[in-house]
Amino acid sequence: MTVHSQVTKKQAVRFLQQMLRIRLFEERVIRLVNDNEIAGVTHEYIGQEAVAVGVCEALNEGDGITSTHRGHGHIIAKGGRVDRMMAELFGRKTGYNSGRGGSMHIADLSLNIYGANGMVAAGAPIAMGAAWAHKVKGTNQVAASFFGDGAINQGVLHETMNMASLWALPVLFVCENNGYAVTLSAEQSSANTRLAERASAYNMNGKLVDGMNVLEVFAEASEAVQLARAGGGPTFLECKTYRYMGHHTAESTMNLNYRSKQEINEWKKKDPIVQLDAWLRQYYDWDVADKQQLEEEIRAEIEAAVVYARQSPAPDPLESLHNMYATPYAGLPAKGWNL
Ligand SMILES: Cc1ncc(C[n+]2csc(CCOP(=O)(O)OP(=O)(O)O)c2C)c(N)n1
Ligand SMILES: [Mg+2]
Repeated sequence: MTVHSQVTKKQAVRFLQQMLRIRLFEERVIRLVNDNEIAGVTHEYIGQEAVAVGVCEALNEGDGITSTHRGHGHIIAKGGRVDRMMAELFGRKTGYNSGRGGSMHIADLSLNIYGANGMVAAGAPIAMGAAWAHKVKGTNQVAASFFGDGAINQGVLHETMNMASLWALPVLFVCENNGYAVTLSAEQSSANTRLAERASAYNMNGKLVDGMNVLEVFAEASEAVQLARAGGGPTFLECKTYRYMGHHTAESTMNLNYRSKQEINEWKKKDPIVQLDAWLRQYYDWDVADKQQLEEEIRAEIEAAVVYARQSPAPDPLESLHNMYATPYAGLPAKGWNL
């Protein structure tokens, strides 16, 4: 990992803490899904932590993000609370969406998290809309949209990139190129797999970034944010990264053969947490015990989140029609079913 002298020890430790928080949250979630305490499956972010943390640490609190189906990492990186996230995964009333959204819809408008999103590429126009509002209001806020390589050929992303560049909107397009959309490799789906080059079609800056190196992601994202705030318009960051786990939790039972163990192991050698820990030890007063302590604190926080989720009440069925923009059809009581 290269030396980025502008990153202080305090910042680097914060990056490590956030990446560990994501990793340990996800590892705990996998166990809870396998134990059937969390219903359905979730899409794990393990391996990609440097992207969410590098980008979100370059943002201010007032800046916004949109996330994806693989969203836990983005929510944590933007300051989301793990107890309310866990409660949402458990479908409990205390969750971010009152237990109605689950893993793929976590939102917290107080943190300017405009939502995870199960529809591939659908977060991009939302981020652009937020960026447009920021520009019109002159608030100096920016918005970042995370999406995967699977989103790169979606029409809506291209409409969004064109408009964002045309109107010089303060938005970051953060492509997490982990090489696959479910089982389909980028080579099988894209005529040009150098995804950052798409930006030039819209007269936009495009950068290829090592998405396993949080310091590099942070440096590139900081530059893009600065440009966006100065009225220089959007930037497209192609962050090369890798997901260690399957597309979702159940993939481990499916015996799929779309990538080799050797490929997975090669990427694990670039692990973003191991890299940053080693960098800290090289350049600052930091040792194994420091990392262990950090890890223990986060584990305790996550266990407390599990207890919080388990002890939280389920939503009341009588309130099932609350918080909707409209009553689904005429004749239905706005306050809910009379069960
Ligand atoms: C518009 C749309 N098409 C298809 C799907 C089904 N789907 C869910 S995730 C996914 C793959 C996404 O791949 P990528 O964007 O690379 O993200 P990754 O899973 O690698 O993080 C697909 C095709 C969907 N959710 N939305
Ligand atoms: Mg992908």
